[in-house]
Amino acid sequence: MFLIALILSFMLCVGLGVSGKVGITNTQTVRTTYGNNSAPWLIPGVIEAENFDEGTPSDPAYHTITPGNQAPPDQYYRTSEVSIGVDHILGLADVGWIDSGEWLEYTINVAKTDIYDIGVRIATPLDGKYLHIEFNGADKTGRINAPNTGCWGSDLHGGHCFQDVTVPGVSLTAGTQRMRVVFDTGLYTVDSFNFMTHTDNTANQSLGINLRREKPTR
Ligand SMILES: [Ca+2]
Repeated sequence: MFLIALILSFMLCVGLGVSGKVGITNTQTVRTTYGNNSAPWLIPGVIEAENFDEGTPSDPAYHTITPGNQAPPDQYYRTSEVSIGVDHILGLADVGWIDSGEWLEYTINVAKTDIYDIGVRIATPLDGKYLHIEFNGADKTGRINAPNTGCWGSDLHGGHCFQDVTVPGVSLTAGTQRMRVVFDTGLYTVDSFNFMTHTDNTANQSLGINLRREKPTR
């Protein structure tokens, strides 16, 4: 009995010790992007949610409340404390199992000062969930409401219920900066962020082309 209590208390201590810590993906000393040859993600362009930066102990690139990757082991994408789902059939990776208050950061390079529209590919079977996006610490989007799409995104059997929410008219300044996606409520799955200048998006819409990419890509 004492042994069980000891084990339980140890587990509790470990859990409390990890819970709420700001994530450190590895022991590297220089923060970089993940993929893209360590270069900032170019805007306009697409940033996959799962490709948040590789942080350092003093400059973390994510904040996770629930430690460990909660996705099944066969859905491995990268080493981090962020829960990333992988749909091998669709060739899709996404960030899921999201808790309120968590955030992810990406280093971006805005090609020119302009007004941008952002397509956020997101899924949730719940109502009333939302997030916002900060650029160099400033909230530039306000509340982005997630639609109830009827499921958590992909179901590993080819099912797919992501929808693209367009955030119009986001003013961004040229240059390299930090983008922080703040999960105000959690309880949704995020696949990607698609940036287009408002001018280009408007022109495309007149041709019947919208920010939605027809096929989910990794
Ligand atoms: Ca993705």
